[in-house]
Amino acid sequence: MEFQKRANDALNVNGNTVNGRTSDINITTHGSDWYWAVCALMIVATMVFIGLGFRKPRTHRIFHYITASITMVAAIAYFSMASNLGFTPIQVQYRRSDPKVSGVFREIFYVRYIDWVITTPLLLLDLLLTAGMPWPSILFVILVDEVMIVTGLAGALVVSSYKWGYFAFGCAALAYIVYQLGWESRKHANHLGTDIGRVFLMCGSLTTFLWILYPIAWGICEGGNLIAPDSEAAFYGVLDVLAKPVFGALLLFGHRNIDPSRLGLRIRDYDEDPAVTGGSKGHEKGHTGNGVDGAHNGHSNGHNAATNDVPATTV
Ligand code: RET
Repeated sequence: MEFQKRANDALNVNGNTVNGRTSDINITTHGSDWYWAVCALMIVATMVFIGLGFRKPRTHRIFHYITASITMVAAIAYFSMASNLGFTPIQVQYRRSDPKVSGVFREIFYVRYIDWVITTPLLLLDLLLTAGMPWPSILFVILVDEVMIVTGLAGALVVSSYKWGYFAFGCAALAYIVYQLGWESRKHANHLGTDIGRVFLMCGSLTTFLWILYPIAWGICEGGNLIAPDSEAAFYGVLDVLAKPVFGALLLFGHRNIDPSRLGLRIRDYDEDPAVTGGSKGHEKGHTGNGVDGAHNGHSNGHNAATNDVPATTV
């Protein structure tokens, strides 16, 4: 049997014109091919993360589900960009003479921001739940994160120099997130045990390092129009692969021996009797059968010491 090599036809099929306006600084087939490759990787990662989750009891799958959601959403965003969809032509602030970026309208992939507005809160949730952070702190960090992404989108769509105003707000938001990860959450994670502290340090440092590179990419792509859309694809693509599938694999590996109840994530399954305390019907010793516990009562040894000491009673 003979295999026929099929060309990537996405650019011809979908074109560079949106609602009558045409962008003239665009990805080429190379950029599109690369986006397809990342899309495929995100799909594989999603299947692996879900598959790994199925090997655990339902009560222990929280990090698998969060992490698989991240790569699932990214796969669809990458499908869009590979297809040359999910962009809008935006007039550049700086006209460049370099032929790679010379032109008036640059293709701005807004679908990237739709991806990030969903996935960056989930990445933070992965990290902050690992650190056992109190829920009001988690909610606020996530809100600040939404501010960061939405200001990035606003800046990318604004034509005048005022785009940098939005960019500045976004950077301030990132500074707060970095402070939370590098200081408050790290202290929290270390307090929960050395193994938890270690996972947090590994995944938190990777995240902090990578996230700081995103505004740099923005500055030379959407903001400054300094590098071509194909180079933009490479820059953001490498960052996204490291920040999502690689981060996710490290996080799930780190969690392999950590019982979520130690992080305050005691989750009840249907075959546990909520009226019974002491864990007699739980999957494992140490389950208390009272749903999600408070965030800080599982510190010592993975078991719910406070409630386990109480003799089993039926209410
Ligand atoms: C923008 C521009 C505005 C200023 C800042 C930004 C930061 C974006 C970040 C994005 C992270 C995305 C991730 C995606 C995962 O695949 C919006 C570029 C600070 C940090 C982790």
